Amino acid sequence: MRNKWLLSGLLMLGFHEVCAQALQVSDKRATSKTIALFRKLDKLKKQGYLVGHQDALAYGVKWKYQPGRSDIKDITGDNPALYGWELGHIELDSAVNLDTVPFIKMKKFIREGYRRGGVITISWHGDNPLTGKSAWDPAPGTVRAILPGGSRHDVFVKQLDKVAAFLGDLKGNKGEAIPILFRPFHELTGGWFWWGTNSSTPQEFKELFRFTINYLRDKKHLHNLIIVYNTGGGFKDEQEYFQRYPGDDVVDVVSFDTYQLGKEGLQRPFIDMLKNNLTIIERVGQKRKKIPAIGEIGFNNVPYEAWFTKVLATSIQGHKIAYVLLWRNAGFKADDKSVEYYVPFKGDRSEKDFLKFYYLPQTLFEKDAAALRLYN
Ligand code: BMA
Repeated sequence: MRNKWLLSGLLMLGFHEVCAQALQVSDKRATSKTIALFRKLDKLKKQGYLVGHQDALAYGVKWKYQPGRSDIKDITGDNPALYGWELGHIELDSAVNLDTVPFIKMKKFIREGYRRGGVITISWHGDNPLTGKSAWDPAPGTVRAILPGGSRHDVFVKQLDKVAAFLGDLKGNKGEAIPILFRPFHELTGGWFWWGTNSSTPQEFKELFRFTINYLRDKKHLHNLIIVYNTGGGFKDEQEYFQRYPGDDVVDVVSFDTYQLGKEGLQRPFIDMLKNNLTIIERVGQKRKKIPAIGEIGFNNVPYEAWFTKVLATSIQGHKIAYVLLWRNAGFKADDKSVEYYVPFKGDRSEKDFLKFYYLPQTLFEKDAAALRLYN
């Protein structure tokens, strides 16, 4: 009898082990560091989530390109655990991205963050390959035109070659490929980008996504990519979330973008929506064996001074996600009349609350990420 219990106990343990090991990065040929990062991201969500910031090392409110600086570091003494970078305009052979960050500097910042133990995520607001206008040109027929057989397919493939060259040139000290959370065609359930709902059918979108990832893997031999499926926010259920899902073999992270809007904003509806969307992606993650995360989030100018603890941390409380990425501190616009920032800078009204947010046990910044040894 005792042995029987022991046996069933062992079997159960075995079952749990199998379950625990079942989460695998979708690229069968992923590098060992990429596999390690993917597993660690899955594991760390039990204890907390990485906090990220777009363009953190390049500029902040009222400063640009000051070595070693970031707005988060000015406040906390620590850097974000996750660095977001943006490739828009690389497809044009431009030396700077659409937000004027030179690609050469970007590569340096990426290596710097990685060497310190941070994580890198990359998005691509590429210009419309059909019309030549910006990413925000949802011209009908764009996606059909760039799929294999389409009139602009060759143009798109050349653009992908440039993206691949950048991604393939990101190397650590020992020449190893730096693992990247690659987030193409983000906010894919919205209608504002050329890859969105106004310019493609779900089927066309899925084909585009699959073509892109398989091209980068098979033709460009990139095996350092963890692929992020990234919808808009405010979806009602799993079915809506899945409308444009391209398949488990080309997705590793299930995420969404969402922003609180309004001057001061009503916190409650935003919190409810966020919690609901987190519940949905957690469920999806469990079913599909993918990692849930928030691809982009923020409240421009942070008009509610306790937003980080009372809205962001409160909403995530009780949910298990691997990371959140706060959007960029673009700072003052050329006319000096408006300012864009999602993380407080020194002296800002939400500075104190951000420091509280930093000290919460579940928020992981770069020192935590380094201690977690995410690439081993
Ligand atoms: C948007 C804004 C723009 C920027 C774009 C791509 O949300 O921050 O100013 O050009 O992202 O980074």
